[in-house]
Amino acid sequence: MPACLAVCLPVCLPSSASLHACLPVFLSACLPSYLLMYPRVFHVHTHFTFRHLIYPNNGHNLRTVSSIYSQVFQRRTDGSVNFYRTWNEYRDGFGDLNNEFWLGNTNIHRITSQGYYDLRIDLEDFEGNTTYAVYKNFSLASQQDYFRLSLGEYSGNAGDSFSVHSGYRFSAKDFDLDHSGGNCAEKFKGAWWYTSCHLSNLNGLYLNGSHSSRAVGVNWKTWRGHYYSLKRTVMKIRPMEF
Ligand SMILES: [Ca+2]
Repeated sequence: MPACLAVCLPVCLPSSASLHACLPVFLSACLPSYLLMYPRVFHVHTHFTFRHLIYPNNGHNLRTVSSIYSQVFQRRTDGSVNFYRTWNEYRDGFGDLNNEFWLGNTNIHRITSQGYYDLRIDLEDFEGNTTYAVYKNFSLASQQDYFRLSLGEYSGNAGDSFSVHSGYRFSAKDFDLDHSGGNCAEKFKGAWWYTSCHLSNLNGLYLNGSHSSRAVGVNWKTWRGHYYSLKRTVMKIRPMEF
């Protein structure tokens, strides 16, 4: 919220401020923050999907299309985007927001630090089967704590391939923070909260189903295993249901 106010107040507070100048700034910077902070107020009064803006600290505006109840932060659909990327790329985000992308660890941290959020992961294989996993109280720490993952209780039918990663720091191929003697991100061609190394690797290589090299694909161990790369993955958050 302070970042939002820093944007709004200089425009809206001066006695010379005009509604014409203030309103667009408020709508783009402050209203989304307010709705994210007070989702239950929003829920009581209205139900609709809206377009909102997230303003990273670096000043670059990242436009996302989302519902307050389904802020997608990762999507794989067709292998059109390379996910084998660096720490800074995962920190800042990359890809096509209309198709395959990573929203950026800083953005995910910023959103999840504003309240309590459930994480939902939807998965699909190349045979048309679908499954899902939900985790209560999902959050990412700041970069100062290396975007450490925090997950609550699991539910769903995909099997729990993610809780084991809770409490671990994020690792990318150029920044090894895992608990392995080697470099898990490099070995398994992804970027994740690697332990030593993984039960899930949704940022791994897009390998179109079965693959022979162990655990390098878009894998979810408890569903299709370490030798099957999934067709579609979506990771999204919504305000937590108590
Ligand atoms: Ca290591």
